[in-house]
Amino acid sequence: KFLKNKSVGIIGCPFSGGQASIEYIESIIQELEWNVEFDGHHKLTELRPAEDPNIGKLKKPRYVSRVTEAVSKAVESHLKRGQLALTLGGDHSLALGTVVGTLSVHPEACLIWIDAHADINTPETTESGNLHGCPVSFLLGIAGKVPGFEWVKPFLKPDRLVYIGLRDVDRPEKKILKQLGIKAYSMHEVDKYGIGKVVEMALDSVNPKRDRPIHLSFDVDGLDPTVAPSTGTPVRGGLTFREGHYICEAIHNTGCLVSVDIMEVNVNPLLFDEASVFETVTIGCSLIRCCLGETLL
Ligand code: NNH
Ligand code: MN
Ligand code: MN
Ligand code: MN
Repeated sequence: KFLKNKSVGIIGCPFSGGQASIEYIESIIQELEWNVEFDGHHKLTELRPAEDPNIGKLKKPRYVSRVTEAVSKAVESHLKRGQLALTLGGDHSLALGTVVGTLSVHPEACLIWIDAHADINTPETTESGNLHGCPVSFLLGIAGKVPGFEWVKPFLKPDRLVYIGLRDVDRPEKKILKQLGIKAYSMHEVDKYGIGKVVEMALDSVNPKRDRPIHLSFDVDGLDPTVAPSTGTPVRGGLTFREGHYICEAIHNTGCLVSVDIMEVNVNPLLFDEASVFETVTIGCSLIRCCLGETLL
């Protein structure tokens, strides 16, 4: 509904190392008869400032703000050309950039966030100080003024956001979700209703007429660690292989998908063994194929 032709722009964001998989991804997308534009990995490490002291508890605030702003421009440029924007990361703070990029082209877009975590800590509530636990608070405009993040606009309305897969939400995050009335389907709801019903309810809440562009931000730690092991903060009891794929298939079927993030795939051989990395990259590729319309039959 919102894309000009079957063309996808890949935004490679090796924010934590890793070149793996890009060639593989290009070829599997071409098999699906999409045009692929991939202009190389973005040179994000070049944006690292010489000095980057904490702001309050926040770690590497200047580095993250520069990187995410650059990523927002990349997403914006692909979307403006009518392509689907596919961002491969990298830590989930990148979604601050990708979602702003989507909103700047499609202000009416909604955001579907697949994750074990809510990533909605504010600079006040974060315990770790890691910005990958905070992007949603910045997106909603509830993070307060943090120097360097003035570019973050437009903001996302709380009723345009829905979560699936949550199971490790910090106490202050639970409070924020309640206060803002944000729709969230944890693993409890996935168990109770089944993934089919959960995705339908999620879409009904943020996109009732299926006429709004969709940004899907998929943190692979939303999946169970048995199927996506090479990620920084695995949490047991996650989405199964099929539940993850079903989400992508169902969102593709709406015809509204404009922007996809596949995040927190960690390909660092010093941290994970080869088999774990291969398994995680492979499921990431497979989720992408579903987002682009591959079907089982
Ligand atoms: N909630 C924790 C924090 O704020 C963990 C977030 N970690 C993630 N999020 N991987 O997806 O640091
Ligand atoms: Mn590009
Ligand atoms: Mn995340
Ligand atoms: Mn997570």
